[in-house]
Amino acid sequence: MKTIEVDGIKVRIQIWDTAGQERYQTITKQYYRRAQGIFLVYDISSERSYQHIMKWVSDVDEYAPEGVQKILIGNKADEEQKRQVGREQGQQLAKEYGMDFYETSACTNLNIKESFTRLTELVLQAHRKELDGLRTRASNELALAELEEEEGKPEGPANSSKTCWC
Ligand SMILES: Nc1nc2c(ncn2[C@@H]2O[C@H](COP(=O)(O)OP(=O)(O)OP(=O)(O)O)[C@@H](O)[C@H]2O)c(=O)[nH]1
Ligand SMILES: [Mg+2]
Repeated sequence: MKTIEVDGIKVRIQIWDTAGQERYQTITKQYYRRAQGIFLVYDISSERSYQHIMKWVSDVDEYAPEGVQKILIGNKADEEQKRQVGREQGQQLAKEYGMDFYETSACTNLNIKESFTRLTELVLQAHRKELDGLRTRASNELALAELEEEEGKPEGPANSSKTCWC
């Protein structure tokens, strides 16, 4: 658990770290179901890890909820001398999938706070849209019910003036 402040709102976030290894995949997939935001992380010093992102994206598409927010991360940005994946390659992939992109370093703390704040912000935004949608629908229904009442229409869609159902 961690608390992050976004737009003056304190948000408590729960972070799950999944294991990358194949043998843990059955457990990993269960994490997806309740996720609201996901970081897809590769290692800039490993071309292979970058190539793997597509597989992770397809897993997320399959197992995570529809509105899940995703950000692409190229980690180990401090390892410049070992770099195998260009910054533009990361940007390009992120663009293809419509994701934001950050290069980070867990060692130097580069963009760690920024990426967490951004993902939290995206989740909040998505949540707000969902709530607004529900609110609009609820108030529309309420308005309709009031209208029907005023016009003296029966409440139910079927013949609700019936007093006996037997
Ligand atoms: N130089 C550098 N090393 C890092 C960075 N982040 C992680 N590492 C190192 O990379 C190695 C692997 O890190 P993990 O955190 O175990 O990677 P992981 O993706 O969680 O691995 P799995 O849980 O096995 O999937 C460790 O030795 C870390 O110290 C970073 O930003 N820079
Ligand atoms: Mg790990």
